[in-house]
Amino acid sequence: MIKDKQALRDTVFQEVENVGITDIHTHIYPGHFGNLLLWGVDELLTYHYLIAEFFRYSSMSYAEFFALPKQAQADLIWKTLFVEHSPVSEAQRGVLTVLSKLGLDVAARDLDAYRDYFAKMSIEEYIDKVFDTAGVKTVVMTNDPFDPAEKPFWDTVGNNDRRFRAALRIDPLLNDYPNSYRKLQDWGYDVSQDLNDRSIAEIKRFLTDWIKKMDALYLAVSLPPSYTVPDDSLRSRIVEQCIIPVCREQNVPFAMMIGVKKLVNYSLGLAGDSVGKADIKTIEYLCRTYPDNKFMVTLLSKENQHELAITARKFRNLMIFGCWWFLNNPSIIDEITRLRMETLGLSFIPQHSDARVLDQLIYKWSHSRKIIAEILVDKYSDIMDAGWYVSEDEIKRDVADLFGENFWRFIGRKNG
Ligand code: HDL
Ligand code: ZN
Repeated sequence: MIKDKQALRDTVFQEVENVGITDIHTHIYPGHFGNLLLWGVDELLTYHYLIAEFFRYSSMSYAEFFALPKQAQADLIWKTLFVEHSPVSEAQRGVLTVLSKLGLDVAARDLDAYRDYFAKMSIEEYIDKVFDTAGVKTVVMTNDPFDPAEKPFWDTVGNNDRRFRAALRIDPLLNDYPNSYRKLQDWGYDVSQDLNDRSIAEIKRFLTDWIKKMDALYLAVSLPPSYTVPDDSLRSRIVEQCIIPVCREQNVPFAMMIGVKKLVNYSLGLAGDSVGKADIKTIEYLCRTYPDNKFMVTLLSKENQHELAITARKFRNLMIFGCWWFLNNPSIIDEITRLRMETLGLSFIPQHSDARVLDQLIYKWSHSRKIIAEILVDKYSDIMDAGWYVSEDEIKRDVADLFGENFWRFIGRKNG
């Protein structure tokens, strides 16, 4: 048993540093998915978080900026957000952490030298390097059959790189059925715009086919703050009559990511989305009404976090996860993780990276590991003060739970 506080701290930081992470929500892909996988310093610099931050200083027209080649966009962002102003935002700092962890000379501020480093790298070599540097063992992707750039890969080569596991993402089905049903028709599903019994059955067949095709670990959707179930919307009916039964039959969780106000500034594209408070009553209703279904939930609004943690206390079929998107900042990760650990113990998934650029695994996990380790030290220290001593093995167990095993256990699959 560990009875010394410095030894406790050293052990916690060592176990958090060494754990092989399962990153349960990302937007990255295996190397054979071609240009879908973004990587390298120019992709890092043109991350939509940094584009939004760039325009806070720039009077350039949106159209003029987005018409520029990627490297020219990156040059502008580097000049504006790094050289002309100190890069202290989380997304700005993240670029520096990646370069530093790769062993590049950040102090030199030499963007062309960084570009040379990536130019010499092959994608397969770099995927290995990033996973190793980030300490990530497995990532879960965001796989959208409605994306014309992605669907061909699943209809041909598929994915056999076990480091990259699939999540079936169905935003168009749920949020835009009046348009997406035509794609289902093109793919041979006998659906119609009015959600008749035949359409319900065929949507269920579509979901089942793709969960199997992808070996999807869960079914995911991002939803607006107004999302409610039950109501008389098409979305609510598809959730209750299609998604809930298929997820139960296939024994996969339904992951709801709620609170996205799409394109409040449509000129910013991906950077144009904002945040709104979700209605926790919908999560209470679904967890209560469907006790044999499993739900994963992350909410985008900081204001939702306390009630989400309390709701997880009420429903064992609810697994809350991550500090998503606008919450993925050190001060908020610290606040939310302490709230969750004080409310739920270790029965939650503290973080996912949401990495859109492969290299981001390095900074997103480096930053979050540090925060979560500090919180664990505090919590173990509190119980140590009451005479409860933990062993190295118990710390290893708890850390493994937070950084992967809670997820694998919840979905009923073996890690890896
Ligand atoms: O819907 C989502 O999965 C979000 O994470 C969006 O992709 C968002 O643009 C994002 O990248 N957030 O980090
Ligand atoms: Zn995401």
